[in-house]
Amino acid sequence: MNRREFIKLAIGGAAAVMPNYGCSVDASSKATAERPNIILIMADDLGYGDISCYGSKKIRTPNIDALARGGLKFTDYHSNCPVCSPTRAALLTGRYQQRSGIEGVIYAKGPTRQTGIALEETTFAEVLKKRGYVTGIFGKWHLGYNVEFNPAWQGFDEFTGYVSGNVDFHSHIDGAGFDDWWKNLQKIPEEGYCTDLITKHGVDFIQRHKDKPFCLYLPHEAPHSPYQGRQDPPERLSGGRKGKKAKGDEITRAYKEMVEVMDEGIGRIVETVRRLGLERKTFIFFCSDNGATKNGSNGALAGYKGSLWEGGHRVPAVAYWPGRIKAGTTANQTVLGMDLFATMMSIAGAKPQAGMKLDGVDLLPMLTEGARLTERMLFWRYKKEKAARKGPWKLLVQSNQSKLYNLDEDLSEKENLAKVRPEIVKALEDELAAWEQEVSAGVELRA
Ligand SMILES: [Ca+2]
Repeated sequence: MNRREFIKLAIGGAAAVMPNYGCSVDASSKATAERPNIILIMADDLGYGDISCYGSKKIRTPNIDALARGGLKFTDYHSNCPVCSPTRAALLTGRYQQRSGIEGVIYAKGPTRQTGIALEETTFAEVLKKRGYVTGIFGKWHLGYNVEFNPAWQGFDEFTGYVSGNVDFHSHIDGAGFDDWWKNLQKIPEEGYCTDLITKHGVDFIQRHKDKPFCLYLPHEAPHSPYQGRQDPPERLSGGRKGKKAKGDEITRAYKEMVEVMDEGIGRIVETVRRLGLERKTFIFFCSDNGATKNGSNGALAGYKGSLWEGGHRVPAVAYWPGRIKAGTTANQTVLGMDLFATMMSIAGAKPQAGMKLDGVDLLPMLTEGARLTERMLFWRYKKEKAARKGPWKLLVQSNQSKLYNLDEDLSEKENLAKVRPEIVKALEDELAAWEQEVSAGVELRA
């Protein structure tokens, strides 16, 4: 049975099995012990100033802080985009999202609801699965709503969670009023607070697969709207009815709780790894998918989610791996979410497939030995904004106006140096134009 036949059957309600779609799995091979486990945890809309190890005085995150203390904290980690879907496309494929045509949010309402990331794209889950890993995603997908875009077709053995940009934390109804809680290829409702369910399934996955190499991807919903704590009422009710919506101080209170409950869950994940004796053979990475909205904090950074000011995409990130990553390390090199793909391949000892061209680079030598990355240009593009980065220099193009900042001296992007250093502006503009040409040539825009 091929994928299309399967989908026909599944849509017709006749099938409830997981597909076996031809990746050769080698989980039983003797090399199992040499393949470290990988746990990738991503928050949603968590800003640079939203957790205590990044300076928050309001929100307490002892478990993420412990990972940073016992591992490595990035000061210059960036999501590929200041919004959800494109960041995830880049993270999953290891390439600029412009190459897969996911340049915008795949919305619950409107025409993009019918779109999704192309199945021809190769995800880290597919590569790791071929390498004999068991792969699981619990939480937010946001790379296509229809069942034909389900994570099952992109290398994930197990999926529980939601496919939209956000669900009600209690009723699991999406922004367009649809029930959105899945188990693999089927919508199967489950009682519980979204963040706690993500943690529960993550813990369960680790326990069930403790003897195999596993890759656990935990894309959390917190602290994305709707702003709801564990005891708050649902905002979205069945039949399109509306419940009570948080306002003002209630948002502030709920936001704090949402981050802290996620942190508590991360503590349970780490505790499970430790209890099972897997700590030294498990790489744990935590990051956010874009900067905070005005309801959160981006610390000293300018701008918010949705913009290419630093606050839109410079976010917290922590790597933890006892015995491999030195405790208490701070990394100030500039890295992007798309680098995780090559890094995970390196950790797993997976070889690139023929013809595979990644934009991201392997961070492992930097994480474990403090190696310097080769100097490179980095780019962002979202809606009408563009940015290019080389070393401390950042070109920011807004409404066709070029601004230039030296981020080493001016993290808050207050002093536009475009008139002072026109030669740097010109060089970065040229690089940006060449990149745009190269990255979008012949690409079908999907979102
Ligand atoms: Ca987001």
